[in-house]
Amino acid sequence: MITLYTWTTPNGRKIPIMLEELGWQYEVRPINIGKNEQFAPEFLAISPNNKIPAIVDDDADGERLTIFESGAILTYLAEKSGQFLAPAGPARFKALEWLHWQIGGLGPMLGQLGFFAKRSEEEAPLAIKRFTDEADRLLTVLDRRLTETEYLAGADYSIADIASYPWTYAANTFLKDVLAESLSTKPAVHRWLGNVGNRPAVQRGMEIPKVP
Ligand SMILES: N[C@@H](CCC(=O)N[C@@H](CS)C(=O)NCC(=O)O)C(=O)O
Repeated sequence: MITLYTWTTPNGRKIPIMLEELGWQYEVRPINIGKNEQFAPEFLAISPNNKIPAIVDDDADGERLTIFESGAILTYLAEKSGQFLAPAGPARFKALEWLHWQIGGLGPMLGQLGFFAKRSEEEAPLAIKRFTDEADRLLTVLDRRLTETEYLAGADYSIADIASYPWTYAANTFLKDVLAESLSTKPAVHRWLGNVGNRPAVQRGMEIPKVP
């Protein structure tokens, strides 16, 4: 059995999407980061960086394994299932390349933009400009890639798409007013958002965790 510790954020939704794609049974433990539950000692024992998502697999080759960092979790689940990541060769490294691009670029930059443009009580024009420009640059990179290929790793849907979808969805919803100009010139991004967003597993995963 896999236990998933997560919350209603873009990073939090990547793993439920993957688990829904796999059709595996799993237990969800919501960690309300708005109430600082990520700092509870029991959660820190699983996720030493005090961030969601994290998983516990009770049967990792017969042993209990805890994993934090969404890229590591997605890679683990892909290898355990043999799905959504080629086992070797160029297709594997294209998927890992775009997975790491999301973890190191798209996620953090959109996250910072969300903080300064939407959540901060203080005005911060320089920070908003810096992160809007960087978000625009990253969306341009994404659009160029998706003009060349159907999915991020190439012809096949992979963990790179699963990682990038919730953040790009957030860019097109929560951050839409800030990024409207950039998004208006990204047809391939919209085509891909539609394709990935139409997958039933993605629709189910985007609703997890269900919280009142
Ligand atoms: N690189 C990490 C980022 C995880 C992350 O930033 N999680 C956020 C929610 S989206 C979090 O737990 N924030 C709580 C905090 O910063 O205290 C990953 O991909 O798993």
